[in-house]
Amino acid sequence: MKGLVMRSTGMWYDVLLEDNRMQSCRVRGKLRLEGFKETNPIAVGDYVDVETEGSEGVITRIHERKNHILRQSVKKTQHAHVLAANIDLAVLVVTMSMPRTSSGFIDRFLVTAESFDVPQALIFNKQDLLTEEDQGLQSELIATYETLGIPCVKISAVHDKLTPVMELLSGKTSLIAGHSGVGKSTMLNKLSPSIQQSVAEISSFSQKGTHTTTFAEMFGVDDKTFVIDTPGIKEWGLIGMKPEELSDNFPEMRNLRAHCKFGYRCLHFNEPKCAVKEAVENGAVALSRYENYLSMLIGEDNRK
Ligand SMILES: Nc1nc2c(ncn2[C@@H]2O[C@H](COP(=O)(O)OP(=O)(O)OP(=O)(O)O)[C@@H](O)[C@H]2O)c(=O)[nH]1
Ligand SMILES: [Mg+2]
Ligand SMILES: [Zn+2]
Repeated sequence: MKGLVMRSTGMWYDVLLEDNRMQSCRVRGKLRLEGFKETNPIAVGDYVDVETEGSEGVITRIHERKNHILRQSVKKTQHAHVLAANIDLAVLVVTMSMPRTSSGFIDRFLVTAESFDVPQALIFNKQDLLTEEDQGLQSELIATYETLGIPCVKISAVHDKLTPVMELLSGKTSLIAGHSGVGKSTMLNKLSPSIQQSVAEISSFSQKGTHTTTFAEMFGVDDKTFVIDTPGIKEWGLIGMKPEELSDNFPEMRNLRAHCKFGYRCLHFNEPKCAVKEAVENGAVALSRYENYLSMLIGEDNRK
């Protein structure tokens, strides 16, 4: 029977079967998925075939994926693991303070999702905590991203009704990511009574960086709406992106390249007659986006 992987804890997988039963499964033998070196590269969001043997389920096949998002496993290693598969929307929950989400982190998230062809959205949480200064910074960020066609929603997960979030997520399978403490689980708990994730106790962010959510888990909000809660992420390393391909994942830069003097060899760094640099000067490309592009290119703060 076909099923959807909702949760993985290493050895065991919780699979939602077609008949709506939740089945705990393991994998027998070695399963391979085209394009993957690892055996059993099963991730949350994968469609699998399951055979049941008594109370136990066995995964016998992984279906081909529509897409996936990879993430670097451990700092400074080239190992990557699949964060989730078959995603319609990659959502980053952003907070201006407690904790602060930098624009560099936002752009690395967006660039990664773009490189895997997954549409993106931003949710700005903890509106109740905004200072006037943060409010100004937030407005600039929202203006930049809305110009790029990225939906931006402002909420206070603790205080607001989350209708705009529901409108954003309805009918899709969404990956919900962000630093630890931004309120991912708080927000998801409010979307559906079937979601009861633990959240950090005090209504503030602990600088110690303890993670409340420890592995990715998918939940159904309704028949057609699924959300994946993920553990807080400190850093987004860019995986396997060649310097000359990086600007292809900045939609506003992608088409300018043809107008650079060095065309497809231009890194938009110190080359003469560069259309991207001209666009930054005349304001068509936001300075923050170009600066974040350069730091990704140089790699200096890849891991911030
Ligand atoms: N003031 C305020 N606090 C919030 C808001 N949303 C969430 N919080 C608080 O922020 C803390 C962290 O929330 P969580 O939902 O656990 O955060 P998380 O993103 O799931 O964190 P990890 O699971 O560690 O990745 C909790 O104490 C929440 O009560 C908000 O809109 N305003
Ligand atoms: Mg959480
Ligand atoms: Zn250029």
